Amino acid sequence: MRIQIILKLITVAFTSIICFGSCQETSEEKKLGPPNILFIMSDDHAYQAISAYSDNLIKTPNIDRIANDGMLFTNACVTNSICAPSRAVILSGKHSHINGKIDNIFPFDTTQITFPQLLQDAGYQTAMFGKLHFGNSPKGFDQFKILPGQGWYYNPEFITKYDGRDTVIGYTTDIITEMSLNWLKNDRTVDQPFLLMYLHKAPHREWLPPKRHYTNYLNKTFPEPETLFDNYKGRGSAAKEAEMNLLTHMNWAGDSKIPPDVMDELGIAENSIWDKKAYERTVDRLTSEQRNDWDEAYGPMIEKFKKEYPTVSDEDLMRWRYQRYMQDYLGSIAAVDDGVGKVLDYLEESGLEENTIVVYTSDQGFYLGEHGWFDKRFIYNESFKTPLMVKWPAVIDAGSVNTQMVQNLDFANTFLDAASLEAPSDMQGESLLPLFKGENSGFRDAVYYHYYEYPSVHMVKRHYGIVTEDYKLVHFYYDVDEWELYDRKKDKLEMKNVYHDEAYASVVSDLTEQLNELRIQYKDSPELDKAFIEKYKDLKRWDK
Ligand code: SGN
Ligand code: CA
Repeated sequence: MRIQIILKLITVAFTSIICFGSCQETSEEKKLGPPNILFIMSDDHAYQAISAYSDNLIKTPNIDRIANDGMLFTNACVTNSICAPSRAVILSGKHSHINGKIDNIFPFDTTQITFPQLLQDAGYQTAMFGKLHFGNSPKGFDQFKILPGQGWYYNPEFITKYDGRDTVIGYTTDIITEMSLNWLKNDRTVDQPFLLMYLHKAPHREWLPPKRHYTNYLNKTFPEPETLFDNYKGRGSAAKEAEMNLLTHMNWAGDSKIPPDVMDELGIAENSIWDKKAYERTVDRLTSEQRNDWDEAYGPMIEKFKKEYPTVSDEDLMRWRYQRYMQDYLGSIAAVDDGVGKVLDYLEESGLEENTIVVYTSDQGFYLGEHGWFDKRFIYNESFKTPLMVKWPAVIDAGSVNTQMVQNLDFANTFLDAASLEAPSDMQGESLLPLFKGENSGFRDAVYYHYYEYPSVHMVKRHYGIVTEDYKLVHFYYDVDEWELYDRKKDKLEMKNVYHDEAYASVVSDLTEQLNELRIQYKDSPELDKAFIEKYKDLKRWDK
């Protein structure tokens, strides 16, 4: 056990002896010592698909337990809505332009300090299982088993800390759960606090459910979002030019599971150059038993589609694609929920629950047909916001709801604070500990956002902006120079850019000033924007 933790435990014991029965000010956390941290994160899990937020689409009873027993954050958001950059922000506690991982393309610079390294140095035992997507291995972990890149849904390969590469037969979500449980039960020493990062690949594209959830969701019909048929009028060019529309950009084979030979038979063209390839790569990995289950599940859907497709309108096709998308996306979430339930059960059974901080979040939000889209990247609500709930029985009141604008930037500062460690002064987040205790005053009232990966898959233009409770001001740049302003109270669906509306002139000028201040505060600048463009200028569009 490392020195800091020993000192902490001695202090706790000493305080307990001299304060026995009298020191009212001794808080629960002090008595219990440094908390364990179980950080659960899934990939591309929209808050719209968690019943603690809305049960329109799916019931997630286990994930909801975290909110019911703890705190639900209704305005949590990310700083840059894309996978690897979000993970870099979480681990480093710094915005993308400072930690350097601005997009999914280049590896994370591992010379940077991350919060797990600091916890490990202070005596925490640390482990990570699942998707990291950094292009290199994490530092600060006693044990890790991570998926290379995006990883596979079935029969995944893992990069392991001690045993090289290892392929495990089975369904990835369940395997990651078993690895995490196994570490908790068998590999951990009981006298040290732990940090466990339990990181799902699901429900990332191509949305593959496990056998037990295939048919359950295949036979359901889901409510459509109001903006499914958005025509992108009333905004600038970015929404119009993005390539993430369900009808025109989602893969027929890879995503909707219409086999390539059926596409040929019906005369359906690929929606991307990797449409059929994605399907083939997926089914080629299946064992013959898994392949039989797949055929059995999707067979009736394919037969029905073959009959209906020749006469169907574009509007109905859009509807069909939305339903097909939801069936698989939600089926893969159901497995995440099963896994979360098992891990929460173990915490309860083992008596670890009281002083363990359990976080459930996603690396960003996701479009579930809103604006006709799938994927993320935009500062618009569904991808900018992310699910977040935190349970810590020793500190957080059960059933509490917090509406503050917290960000993925805040995790590092929060965990270090919870472990009574000082965060390095260049970390840019805020500790959420006061919020956990119900103390919200003085918390930030505006957040800063910056997305970079363009030109690239889905073609979402580079943009940065400021978001307050009432407004969202965005600047799209690089091959355009366009500004958008949304009135978040009056236009919840974000369909009307009011930047050029005279009635909002003073809002525009105030927010522009605040945005410039935030850029200075977080050390972002036009020079850095240019430097990042210059750095990657020779990159070709990835699918050309
Ligand atoms: C893949 C997906 C994209 C997705 C990126 C990034 N295409 O390229 O839809 O936006 O990953 O996702 S796929 O056909 O290969 O699935 S991220 O979560 O890693 O940022
Ligand atoms: Ca993601």
